[in-house]
Amino acid sequence: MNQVPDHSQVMADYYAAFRPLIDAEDKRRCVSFALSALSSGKLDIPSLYEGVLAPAARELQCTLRQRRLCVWEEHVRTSILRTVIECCYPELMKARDLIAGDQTRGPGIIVCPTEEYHELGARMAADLFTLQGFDTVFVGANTPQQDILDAVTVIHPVFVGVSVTSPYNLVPARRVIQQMMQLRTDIGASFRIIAGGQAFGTDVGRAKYLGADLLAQDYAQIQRFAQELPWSSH
Ligand code: B12
Repeated sequence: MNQVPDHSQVMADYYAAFRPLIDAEDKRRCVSFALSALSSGKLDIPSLYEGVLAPAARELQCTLRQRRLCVWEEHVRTSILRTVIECCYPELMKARDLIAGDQTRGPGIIVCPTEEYHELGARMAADLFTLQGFDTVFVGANTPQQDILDAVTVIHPVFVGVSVTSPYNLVPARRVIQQMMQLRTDIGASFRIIAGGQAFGTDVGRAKYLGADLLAQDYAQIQRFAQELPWSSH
């Protein structure tokens, strides 16, 4: 009898094989590893991101004594993972075409509030929304409040994702979310505000307290949100 492979075991095996490559900061092999995992069909984009790349980013732990060394290593590691993600772009768009064809669920924006420098989770989330048929604009780390509001005014999104990793940055996040809610009323828009990132964990109450309409942390939650929105032609 054929055994269906347990997908979490497949991801764990890929992660175990990826770790030595990223630990050695071997960018070239990290990229080819990810691309061949996708082309083999054993991993798709969500499982590559959530099962391999995200844990590889989170794994780097710095002790206080190592601190001076660690920050630059975090930058190197993040930059390699970012390269891997960018190299997956053609595969992302192929997968999106299978899901969405030439239709769209509308534009979306992903931002990190001012002082939030962690951006890899936000970058991955942007691709996962794209995969679900949104035309996602990744604005990125440390974005001033007024620029976020300007982006909303220009892009007319159906959602704005606000990514917060450091709990200190919940304060500027709350400020910008409150401003977005005001703007939404002022211009008669109906975009949804989605909170995500480690500062929220699974605490829906915290996201709501900030003013977000919902909390999403993974592809399954993004998929559920997407299904609420209608398709339209490009
Ligand atoms: C890389 C890194 C950095 C890099 C970031 C580089 C970059 N360009 O992104 C740099 C060096 C800048 C950095 C700086 C700091 N960091 Co740092 N950093 C990390 C590290 C090692 C990895 C973060 C990461 O990339 N994770 C991988 C991503 C893919 O996963 P994720 O963030 O969990 O996101 C997932 C979900 O949350 C979700 N998601 C995220 N956003 C969104 C948004 C939406 C809309 C949706 C739907 C989903 C979603 O999708 C992702 C995929 O599953 C973590 C360790 C860790 N445990 O995470 C520490 C960590 C986050 N950092 C930490 C700290 C303390 C700092 C500094 C304060 C250190 C210092 N003293 O300077 C500064 C703060 C800078 C700032 N003001 O923002 C702490 C935070 C602890 C805390 N609770 O406060 C951590 C946990 C390390 C630790 N164990 O102490 N850091």
